[in-house]
Amino acid sequence: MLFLRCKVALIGSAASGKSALLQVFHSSQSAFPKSYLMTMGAELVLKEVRIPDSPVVVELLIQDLGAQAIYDSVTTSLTSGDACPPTFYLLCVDTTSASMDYAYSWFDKHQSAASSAILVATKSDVSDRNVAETQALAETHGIPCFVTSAAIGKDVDAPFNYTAQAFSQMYDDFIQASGALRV
Ligand SMILES: Nc1nc2c(ncn2[C@@H]2O[C@H](COP(=O)(O)OP(=O)(O)OP(=O)(O)O)[C@@H](O)[C@H]2O)c(=O)[nH]1
Ligand SMILES: [Mg+2]
Repeated sequence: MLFLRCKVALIGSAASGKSALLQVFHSSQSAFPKSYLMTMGAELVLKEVRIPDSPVVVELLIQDLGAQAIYDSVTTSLTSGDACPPTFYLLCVDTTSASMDYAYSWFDKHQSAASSAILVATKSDVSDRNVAETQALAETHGIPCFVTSAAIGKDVDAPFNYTAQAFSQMYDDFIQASGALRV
């Protein structure tokens, strides 16, 4: 068995459904939080994803980043500067929200990290308001887009499984390019 560890940041505007998505994924669909409990700063969750038809297990170290403005400095220090930056960003877009400003502004500010983003439209059980626009944004940046609902368990695992698979592929590509032997 080969264990790889991948750091992932879960980002998106306040109350966009980041923690709900993560809790449902982490609890294997059993723990949807109905009431809003804002994430104070950041929470860390570790979950193993087994790559099908391979001996690889990717441990996703997921940073669930609270998006209320008072936590901006915490989020910034965890995702940039001297800290080891995340390999992937799961960027949640709330389909019930009037605006997609958070997503547009994130891509403006983080152009060099754009290719490591994965877009996740949330709360699709309630609305499909921003879905087409989120898919178009993903297409613009050549990145994947998943349409999810933590409330009804729709495609909750898909963005995390994709992330683990992509990380495993990055490892394989690195090993091949460096001519090293796979462990
Ligand atoms: N109907 C519905 N509600 C959802 C869904 N996902 C989250 N919610 C609700 O949206 C609210 C906010 O969800 P959170 O997951 O706490 O949001 P967050 O993005 O973690 O918010 P911060 O921690 O403040 O950044 C809660 O009341 C959730 O129950 C969903 O798939 N469907
Ligand atoms: Mg939260």
